[in-house]
Amino acid sequence: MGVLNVTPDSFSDGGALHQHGKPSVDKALARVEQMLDEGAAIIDVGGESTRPGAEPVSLTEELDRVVPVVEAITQRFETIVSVDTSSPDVMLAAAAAGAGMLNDVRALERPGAIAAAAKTGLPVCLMHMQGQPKTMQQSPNYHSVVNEVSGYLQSRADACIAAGIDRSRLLIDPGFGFGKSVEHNLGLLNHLSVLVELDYPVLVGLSRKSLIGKVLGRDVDQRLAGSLALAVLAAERGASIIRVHDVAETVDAVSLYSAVIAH
Ligand code: 7PJ
Repeated sequence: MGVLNVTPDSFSDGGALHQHGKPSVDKALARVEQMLDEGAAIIDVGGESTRPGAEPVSLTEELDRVVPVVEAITQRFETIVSVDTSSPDVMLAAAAAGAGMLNDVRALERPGAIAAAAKTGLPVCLMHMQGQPKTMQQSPNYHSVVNEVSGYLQSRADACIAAGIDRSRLLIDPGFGFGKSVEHNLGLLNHLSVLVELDYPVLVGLSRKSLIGKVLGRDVDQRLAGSLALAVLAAERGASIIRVHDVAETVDAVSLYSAVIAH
């Protein structure tokens, strides 16, 4: 899964696809074409920055950022467009514009989100987050991080199924970096099998995240090797989808892993 940020303030590639403060559809399409050439199977379009400390975005702003880009991608390319949103209105508008998947860092907790997602009939990724982006990294706290994240994802999946979303449409994600210390993140990755055992495909996003910076002492533009190491580890521990910025390099790394385990 390749990341396409259409926010002006992403932590890892801040505003790269913007022109005069507005998302440029042409720049977005060029970036999508590149990621598809490099081997991405899914493009994840996000119009709300959820980096630590980020301010919430208005609904109109998010719709203006996301919908034209989703429409342009689905018209031009044969790929699955995932939409990184927590807003029921954005989910419905994105589905109408051709999106093939929903990705919610708030696991459909916003009022109306489960009903909207059910109405679209699309697959949906439920992610765990402790707190809200503005404050989530201030004092993450767990008694047992693996059990709490796993229990939360199970209960959100149950709520979705009760609301009419087919079990086969659900994916889960521990939400690396979302209200978690370095130790919490490392424990979740090491014990990813606990989530895999819930029997939903597991999606992980580790690309360029601060845990790499903290373990290795690297700035955000020096985290490629660390991101690749974690991508291979996540694959080895059973992740089905790996959300990344550096598609070509990740495809190489994970392809070698696949080649080795085939023998
Ligand atoms: C994730 C995400 C993640 C899912 C972001 C970033 C921050 N969606 N959206 N999982 N991270 N499902 O790209 O570093 O880890 S935004």
